[in-house]
Amino acid sequence: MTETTCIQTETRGRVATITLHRPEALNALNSVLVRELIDAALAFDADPGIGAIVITGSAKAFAAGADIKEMAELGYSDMYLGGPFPGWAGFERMRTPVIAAVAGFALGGGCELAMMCDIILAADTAKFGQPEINLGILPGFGGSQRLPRAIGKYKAAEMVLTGRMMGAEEAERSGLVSRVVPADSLLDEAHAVAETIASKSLPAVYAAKEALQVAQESPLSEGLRFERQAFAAAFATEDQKEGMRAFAEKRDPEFTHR
Ligand code: CO8
Repeated sequence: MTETTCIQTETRGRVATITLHRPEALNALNSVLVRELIDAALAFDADPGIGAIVITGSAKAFAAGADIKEMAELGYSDMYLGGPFPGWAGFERMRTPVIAAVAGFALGGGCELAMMCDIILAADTAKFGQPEINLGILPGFGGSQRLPRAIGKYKAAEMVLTGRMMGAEEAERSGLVSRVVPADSLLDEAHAVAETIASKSLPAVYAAKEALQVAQESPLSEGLRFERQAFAAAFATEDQKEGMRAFAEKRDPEFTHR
């Protein structure tokens, strides 16, 4: 793996972990960190030996947003043409499930990064927010679109328009996070979820993730059409035969990801 300065990566079996590591800036997303994060994530996504990716930060911060100091003097064209943060489209198109393991602050771009993931596990110390309004801007990594889809228009409007943060318990109640766990077991829990996903049939997992994404982006009729095709296609895989035979034979399936 290439040398990195703002992230650390690790693979254990079929699970890859990316740890954001800019402790001096609460993991603020500067151009170097974003480049390294996207490069690492896309490399893991292209590796069929990896079945799930965990993205995490430190105990104090998942990420406190885009790097304000780096952005401060940029202009319209800088931002519109991609600014310091190009490449997210590739991240959003990844097929491998991504689990955000969030402790501490997940603010602005940090909250938006978590929302780009498929599953958000929150430590009881997690704090989510879109405080961009305090800086004279608005969310720019999808927060104004994904937050209302996750927690509803009125709660999202309060957060985006006032900059108020919400704690882990409120985030779980609101549907922003999959589950809250004690801070000291966050990574173990995230790895357990990742290992469970990575033990399944890769083609089935890819298709299920894609169907869930279609559900976020399309009307029900279109989503149902997609699901019908994807479901039928699953019956062309060897893993479908193996999974169903293993059930009938009362044994664990041995998926070959074919
Ligand atoms: N950017 C740069 N540096 C940061 C950031 C940040 N987002 N957050 C924290 N830091 C730095 C601080 O400046 C400080 O550095 P130093 O020690 O050199 O002064 C260090 O991290 C520690 O921070 P604090 O001393 O402030 O720590 P506290 O515990 O007192 O406060 C907070 C923690 C509440 C999280 C506070 O740091 C804070 O409010 N941070 C900013 C949060 C924020 O506004 N985030 C949104 C940023 S804008 C954004 O994300 C837009 C994304 C859209 C991009 C679209 C591109 C296309």
